[in-house]
Amino acid sequence: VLAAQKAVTLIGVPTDVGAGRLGAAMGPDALRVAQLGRALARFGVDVQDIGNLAGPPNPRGPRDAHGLRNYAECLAWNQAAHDAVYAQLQAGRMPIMLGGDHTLATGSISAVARHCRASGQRLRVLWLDAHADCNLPEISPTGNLHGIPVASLCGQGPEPLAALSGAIPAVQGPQICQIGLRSVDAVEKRIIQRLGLEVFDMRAIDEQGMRAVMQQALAGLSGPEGADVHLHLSFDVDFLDPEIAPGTGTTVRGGPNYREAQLCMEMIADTGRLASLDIVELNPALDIRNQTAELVVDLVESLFGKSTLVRG
Ligand code: 6HN
Ligand code: MN
Ligand code: MN
Ligand code: MN
Repeated sequence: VLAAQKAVTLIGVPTDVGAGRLGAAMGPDALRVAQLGRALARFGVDVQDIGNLAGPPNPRGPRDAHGLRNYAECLAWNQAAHDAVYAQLQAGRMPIMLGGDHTLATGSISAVARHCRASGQRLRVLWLDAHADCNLPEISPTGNLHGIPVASLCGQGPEPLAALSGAIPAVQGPQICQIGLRSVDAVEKRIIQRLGLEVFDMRAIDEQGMRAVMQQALAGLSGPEGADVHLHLSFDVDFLDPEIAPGTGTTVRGGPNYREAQLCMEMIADTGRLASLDIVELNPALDIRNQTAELVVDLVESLFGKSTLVRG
């Protein structure tokens, strides 16, 4: 099924409890101001916006005995995200989760994993990010939960988060492909290896180019061999170079430029397998005239097939 024929549900999850700074909670509304829904409707997509989920406020707590900040609040928001994303998948609609910080990917991807188990689909996760997000509580330099969702999904760290999908681990490391990494903590490098994540860091993009990287990342998805694959994209806005995307809390210079980011999205669109999406870490408090939100909408249009020409 082409993305363009799909029914999409926008789910706002306005939280920054997993981040070190405030502001990502305004991400869903910034994307609405940038007219995400209307942009998708132009491609013939049936778009429904169910508004924002509710959850606890940000207590801005210190690190707890396990080394984590705002753990109970993060768990509550992830449970809410899980339930909302799962309901949309069961209704046959494509959920687009508007974050919120990246902690929420534990909830959304746990829902996708549960859905894939129930429907017999194979899950593939693309993780676009400057960071690896596979810290563990005891080794995290910050205690911020947006630094641990990949570990949670792979069955590591606090059990209530790891168990959200109903099975531990929710996802196997090799099912996750990370692209754009350029800020990985020392111990995280070993966790990446231990979990068996597939990683194309910025050096891989520098050396091989975005096209060759995406060909490898998307291998086996197009055509009949990929017919039973559910492709989930977790898009951390800090994947993008801060020159074009200043509106995010943990910028790292040296990310993909505008054309590289477009090519990445276009090649994902070409597979026809995209079935769920997270847009996370957009922070309007750090943005300039909503330009990062507008760029994200532009890139999501490419995910839904806004190519210049008809190809292939
Ligand atoms: N994100 N590795 C750092 C940490 O605090 O664990 C940064 C994490 C950033 C997380 O951007 O989603
Ligand atoms: Mn992230
Ligand atoms: Mn990041
Ligand atoms: Mn599916």
